[in-house]
Amino acid sequence: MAATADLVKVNSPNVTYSDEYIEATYDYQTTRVEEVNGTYLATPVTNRLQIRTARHVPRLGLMLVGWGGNNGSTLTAALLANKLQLSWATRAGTQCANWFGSITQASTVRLGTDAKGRDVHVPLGSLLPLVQPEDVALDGWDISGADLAQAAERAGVLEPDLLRQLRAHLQALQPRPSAFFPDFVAANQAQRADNVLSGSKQEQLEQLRADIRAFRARSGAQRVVVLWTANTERFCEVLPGLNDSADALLAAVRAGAPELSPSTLFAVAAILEGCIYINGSPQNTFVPGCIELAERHRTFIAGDDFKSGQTKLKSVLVDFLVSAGIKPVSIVSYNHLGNNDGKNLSAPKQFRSKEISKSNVIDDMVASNPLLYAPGEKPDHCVVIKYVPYVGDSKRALDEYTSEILMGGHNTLVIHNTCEDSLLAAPIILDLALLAELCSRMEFRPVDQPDAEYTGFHCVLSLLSYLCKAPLVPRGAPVVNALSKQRAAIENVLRAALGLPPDNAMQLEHRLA
Ligand code: NAI
Ligand code: DG6
Repeated sequence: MAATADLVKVNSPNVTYSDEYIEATYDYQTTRVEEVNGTYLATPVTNRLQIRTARHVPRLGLMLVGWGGNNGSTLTAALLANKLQLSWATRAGTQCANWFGSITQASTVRLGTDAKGRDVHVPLGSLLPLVQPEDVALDGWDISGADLAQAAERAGVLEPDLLRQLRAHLQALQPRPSAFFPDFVAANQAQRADNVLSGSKQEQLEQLRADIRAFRARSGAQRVVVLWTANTERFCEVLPGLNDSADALLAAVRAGAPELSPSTLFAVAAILEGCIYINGSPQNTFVPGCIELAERHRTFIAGDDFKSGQTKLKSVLVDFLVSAGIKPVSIVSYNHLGNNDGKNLSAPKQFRSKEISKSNVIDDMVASNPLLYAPGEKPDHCVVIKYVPYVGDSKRALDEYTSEILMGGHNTLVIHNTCEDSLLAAPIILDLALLAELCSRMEFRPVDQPDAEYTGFHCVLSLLSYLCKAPLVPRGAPVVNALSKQRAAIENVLRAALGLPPDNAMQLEHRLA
């Protein structure tokens, strides 16, 4: 079943289709709770919204920072292999290109039930008009001047027969010189930095902006996403007058402030060029001044740190345990990997960025159950990462979850996951770009204020939390890490834009006498 534009059509007086928009009237239902003398008073609240989604799918440009890395080269090869519908020989037989691991390309949602009460599933990517992967124009920067064929070979992720078929295509792709401030990544990365910009930070910013404009002109991209999949940086300091406001941040660029990181410089360039900026690594790129700049320029930002394997499972497993009334008390997550990411993370400051990102991912689930945890109580949670060159991109993740069960009993789960890291990350990058672009076409307005301007999502696109280990959310909004809730948010927002109720899993039609 292909995710064609016409696969799903809604039959409802609340939904209209024009050439320009899908417009839906939607009852957004929530529950407000107040504590009155020890009793929680719950009041249902309904907000009637008009939601409109522009139907014109723009030409999408994706510019990767760290294009020549394992993720960047793997995504590039996957886009080409799928576009060209390639198949290649492996020891296990012939493999065809696919998008396994992408929720927009390879997952479905339950649309509803047919006349016989059977579930009807459709591709998630068919609910609303979405950019097709084969129409994405790619470009990017890397501090390593290797072309994409050399980069993919260096990564050692893809099968030789696939690389052979793609070589000519990949050789034609050359990363642009990048902004490189060595203090932010491990010293062991300096040896690949042969493709770097020179000049002041202001001059480098201007060059990055010129690169974006040049790419736009060459590719005809109407919407550009700039996505950081370069090395994990150390955290930068957040200081008054340096990066705590948009004006301070712009002044810091002009002054060439040493504490201004490459990833923040890229974010500033993207925001000033009206691009969406996504951070796939754990560092604190989005200093307060950067968020304010995005707000000021009405552009979108999202991050942080792709949620790929170990953390995705953790955000399922801990949710399962805590919601089953079982109390996780010790979680030990050990990984070793041998790719360049692992090499960079072998330095303490870069490891620390990743450790912070990987450590906070259970907080919302723990906080949700005061029957299990006293205020402030948390499970022991230890994260270890070791660099072992021999295993290359094939990351090993070993997890031990110990939980308290009935009457002082213990339940220990041990998980050993072996998987090519970049093959998990590449489809996530695609989803981030496609869903961010879709979000930029969705607008909302209260039904009872027909003269009000439509507004879009907040500039911090927290709807993309499903794809991020440490979701960035608008100031004051709760961080949701539980994977099922993150997924439900995406699915139900897309349904709302079609005037469809959330999939509530009640199935009363099958349960009543
Ligand atoms: P990689 O080390 O293979 O690629 C990073 C690339 O960035 C390299 O080619 C490097 O030359 C380049 N680079 C470094 N500094 C740069 C700069 N200032 N400007 C432009 N390019 C620069 O790493 P990989 O495996 O591709 O991962 C990329 C990032 O994604 C890492 O930060 C990693 O922690 C993060 N990540 C990866 C996940 C995965 O499953 N593979 C999941 C979550 C996050
Ligand atoms: C070792 O942890 C290297 C990291 O870059 C991870 O592989 C990456 O962040 C993926 O982590 P996870 O927990 O989402 O599988």
